[in-house]
Amino acid sequence: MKKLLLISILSIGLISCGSDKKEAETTVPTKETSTETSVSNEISLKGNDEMKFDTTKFTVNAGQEVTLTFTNEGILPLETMGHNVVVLEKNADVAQFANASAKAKETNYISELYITDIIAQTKLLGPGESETIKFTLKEPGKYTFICTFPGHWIAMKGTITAI
Ligand SMILES: [Cu+2]
Repeated sequence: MKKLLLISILSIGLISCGSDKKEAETTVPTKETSTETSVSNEISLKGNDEMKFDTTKFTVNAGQEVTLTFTNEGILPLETMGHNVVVLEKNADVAQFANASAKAKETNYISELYITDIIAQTKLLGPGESETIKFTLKEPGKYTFICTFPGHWIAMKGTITAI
């Protein structure tokens, strides 16, 4: 009888001991917010088979050289899913330039009618190709960049803000 009592006391002890255990600490993961725009004249940009640029907003210093590296990371052929990056002047009529360029197949979809709208451009890149271009945005302001492959510019459009 005494032994039985001892066992029950022991087991109560064990139970209470078990319930004493602290719950595993719940740590809230601290997610980094990548929405904040940092100023850098080094731009890395990718285009893909979903007809998208991976980043559409950049901020650079005006009056300093910008180095832009563009990579087509898709696998579809150039003829059906080629991409380029064309940086346009602040006052350019983007739709007018894009619509004219979409028809300019013989000049790799860069319209010669509005050539003065262009600040910088990459070549039309096929899958896995990459090109680095350098240019300077002399004045502060917002500069639009697009891909001029037919039908792409509505989805493949971004802004470089020069400050
Ligand atoms: Cu494109």
